[in-house]
Amino acid sequence: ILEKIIWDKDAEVFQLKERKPLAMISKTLENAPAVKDFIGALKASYERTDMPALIAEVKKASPSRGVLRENFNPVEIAIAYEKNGAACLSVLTDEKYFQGSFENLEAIKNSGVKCPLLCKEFIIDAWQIYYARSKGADAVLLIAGVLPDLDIKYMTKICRKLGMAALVEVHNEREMDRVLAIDGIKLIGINNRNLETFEVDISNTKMLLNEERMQIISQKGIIVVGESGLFTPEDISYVQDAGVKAVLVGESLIKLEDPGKGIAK
Ligand code: IGP
Repeated sequence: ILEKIIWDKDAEVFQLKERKPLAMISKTLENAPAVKDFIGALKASYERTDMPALIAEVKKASPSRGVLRENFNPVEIAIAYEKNGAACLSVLTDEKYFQGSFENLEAIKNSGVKCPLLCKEFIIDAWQIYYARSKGADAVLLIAGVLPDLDIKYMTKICRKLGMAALVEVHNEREMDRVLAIDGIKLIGINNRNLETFEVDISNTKMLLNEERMQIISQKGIIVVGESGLFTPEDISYVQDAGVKAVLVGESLIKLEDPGKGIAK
């Protein structure tokens, strides 16, 4: 159900996220671990392998699928992902719907994992970006479906200031065109999950990446990430042919007995 309600900014999931003055949180940055180059890691992986760079997701549960993994050890999973070739990791921090936590993010950061980390959180207020940074995040997710252009501009500016990447997520053509019109965006995620039906259709990626948009994308040097519903090597080739240079994969890896092994395949 979350997939449906997250697009409504007044929905419960957003009311759960507090708003705080920035001054309260910027102090905690003094002890934050050094920031890593998220986009650089994606580019390096893509150039080395000629395959979309993998952002592997540490995800215990989701609102549409329930608990994905019973014996969930976030640090072990992160290490297995890295060992098997993930370029970056995505760590769910939302507690209520995804059973994630900032403790997980911090633990992974402190485990010595070298991959840059994306904090997968519902961000509606700038202080959350500072908070994510203070817990070791190198990138944050900004969902175009819930953030007005002005917020996206402001928040991506904060990310740049902190040396972080912003993965700006779109789901449809309208959101894609809005985001392409904003200057300074370097990373766009196309979510393949249909919010009306909860169905995942990876042809959404192809549909949004028409020739005209691909031209803007390459002119601006944007990296597009294919998100959600990627299960097979064929799925990966399909979104690569559509124009993505990175993929974000959660469920299909996390459900395996050895989540690292799925990457090799
Ligand atoms: C991963 P999947 O189908 O491989 O588990 O999907 C990721 O794309 C998905 O978790 C996701 C997500 C989000 C989760 C995409 N956008 C926004 C929470 C919030």
